[in-house]
Amino acid sequence: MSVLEHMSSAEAIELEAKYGAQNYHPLPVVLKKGEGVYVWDVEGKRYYDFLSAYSAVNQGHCHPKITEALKSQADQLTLTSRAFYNDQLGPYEKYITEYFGFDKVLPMNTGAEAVETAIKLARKWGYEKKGIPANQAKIIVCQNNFHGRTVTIISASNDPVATENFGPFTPGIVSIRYNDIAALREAIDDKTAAFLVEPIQGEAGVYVPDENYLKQAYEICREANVLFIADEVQTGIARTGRLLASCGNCSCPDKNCSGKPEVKPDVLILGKAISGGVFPVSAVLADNHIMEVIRPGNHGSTFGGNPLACVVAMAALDVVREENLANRADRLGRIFREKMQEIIDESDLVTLVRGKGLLNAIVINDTEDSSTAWDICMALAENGLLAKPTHGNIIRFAPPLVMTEEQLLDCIQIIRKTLDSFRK
Ligand code: IF1
Repeated sequence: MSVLEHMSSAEAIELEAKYGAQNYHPLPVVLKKGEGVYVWDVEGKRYYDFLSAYSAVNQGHCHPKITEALKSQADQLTLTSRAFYNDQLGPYEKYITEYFGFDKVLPMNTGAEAVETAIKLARKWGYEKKGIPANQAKIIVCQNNFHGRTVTIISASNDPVATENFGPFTPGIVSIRYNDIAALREAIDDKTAAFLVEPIQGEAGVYVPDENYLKQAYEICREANVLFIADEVQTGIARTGRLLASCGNCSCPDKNCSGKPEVKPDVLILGKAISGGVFPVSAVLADNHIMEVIRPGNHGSTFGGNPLACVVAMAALDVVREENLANRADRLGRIFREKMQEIIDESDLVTLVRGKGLLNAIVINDTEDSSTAWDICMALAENGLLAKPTHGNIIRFAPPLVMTEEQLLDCIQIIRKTLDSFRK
């Protein structure tokens, strides 16, 4: 075995410090193996994964059905580019458009690429269908959004860490307060092509908007002939207790979106767990009257729609239905918030818990620039649970949706024990 196979955590961290761009500040945990809700570090210590690679591993680490799909396709055909057809893309496009109820899909790879695709689609629709004058289309976004890291996407960001010294920025983007219907109505004019919104603002700190915010925003967009674009890269794929967070309080018995969702976005952006974290897959879905503005040569990507991505995504989405992950997230999320509230009632360290399904966060009773949230996450890791602060004093909790109630209660015990050790 190569020397690297016996590498210690310290050696791995040292290699990254020496040879890697320092674009992250990870917890000092070096992972080697993942299975279901567990991950192991190079020293063999086991942790509960309470971040799920930012909601990309909803189906649990290395789900056998998904990895099996990857392995069998990998020996068959991995990439053709779109210069030719391949035998997996058509079946995948049929599968995913029927799964989410749209006419067409444009396959991409990362979430940011899908967001960029949605912005290009909305602009082109704005010029060719709505009649917006050339190069004057506007896209409305929300403050404190997170849609990715490309220059156009950070042009929509108000996070100085994400934007400083990356200008000049893409024009045509209007930013409004999240969860503010009047602000949306006020911002829309005849040059507005679309409203791009996260159904829950994940990175901002798991901000769940008012109950009827999405539906009202959707209706305002309808009336004003503005495309409603839902960025469900993080909130989609059963994470929030529904197949899509924009489904709202659908009446579907199985919450797997077999019924009529409360809001059907004009453009739906998916990523992360669409592949169960096994392979980079993202997708933009829309109906014909919108997607038809895209014609050969307008858009694409080398890997977009490759056979590996197709088979992995179909297996990953099968798992969501077969294992009823939306219902599990809904039920376990309620238990999680209820138990966290009991801890909050007994402690002055945590001020609140918020979230939907198994996308939750706690707010630590300290300043944004304090290290308390980080210190708590370091102590959680010591106690066998991995989580990471989002902004300053907020810790996001997002375990794989395949977690059992018993495992969840075990995790809550670890969180309680850890917070108790910080009791002031
Ligand atoms: C990082 C954050 C989460 C997303 C939404 C698009 C994308 C993301 C709603 C882009 C990606 C990831 C990116 C990753 C960490 C993680 C993240 F902290 F950055 F903001 F989840 F909240 N829309 N989110 O959440 O998708 O291009 O990454 O595939 O950049 O550190 P991507």
